[in-house]
Amino acid sequence: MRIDVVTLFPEMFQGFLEGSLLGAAQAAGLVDIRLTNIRDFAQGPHRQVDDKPYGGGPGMLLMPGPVVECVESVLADAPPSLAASKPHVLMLTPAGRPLTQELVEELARHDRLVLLCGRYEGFDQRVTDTLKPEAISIGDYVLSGGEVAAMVVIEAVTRLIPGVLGDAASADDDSFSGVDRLVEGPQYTRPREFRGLRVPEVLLSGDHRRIADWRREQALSATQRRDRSPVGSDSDLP
Ligand code: JBB
Repeated sequence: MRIDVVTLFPEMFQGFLEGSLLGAAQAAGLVDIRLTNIRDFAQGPHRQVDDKPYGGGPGMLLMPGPVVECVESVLADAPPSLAASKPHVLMLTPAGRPLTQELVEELARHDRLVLLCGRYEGFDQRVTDTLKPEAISIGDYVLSGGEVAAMVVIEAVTRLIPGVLGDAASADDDSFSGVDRLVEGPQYTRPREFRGLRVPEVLLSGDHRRIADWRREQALSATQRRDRSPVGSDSDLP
């Protein structure tokens, strides 16, 4: 998979991309992640990328010219191996579609993603009108820019690419990954007793059926407690 990030702050991604999981995935050729600076597409001696909103209001907006030209330049770079793949352009914005594991799985099916990161108070509307990106939000809280949100998308998507996780690890055991999207219940490792707290007997029983049933029950309770319950209602919560 090829992922292009369009940002004013490419240096924010350096440590993240060099880190163990993504560093190894890139070295193995499983994913190719590239950074392009919007500032490189700005005009004039000041290389201006932002300006005041028409009609007044606080803060600054990203100008359409540098952003659209930056994304178009990224899209024009299609190596032969990706010539047949239509890039999927994403914009990180609080007004976007909420990121869920289901959306992550959808994104992971694309061969090529372009992640557009905003700053300031957001983008001039003509960025959206021209590029028609899929708008995505990682949650209802305020960020100063789309970069951290883009890293969340990259981490969630790339770990679904076959080979990115170690051989032993499997993404389908994780929280949100089953058909019913449950979170995982409690898990235990050694010692069998810690400060008087014992590992549940069932996990030591060797009875795989009972263990699977117990885990399923724990996952259902944990999911209900989180108020994302796919079954039942809030009324029976503690
Ligand atoms: C960003 C959080 C802000 O506040 C807005 C807005 C829209 C688009 C982009 C931005 C700035 S970057 S991404 C997630 C903040 O409506």
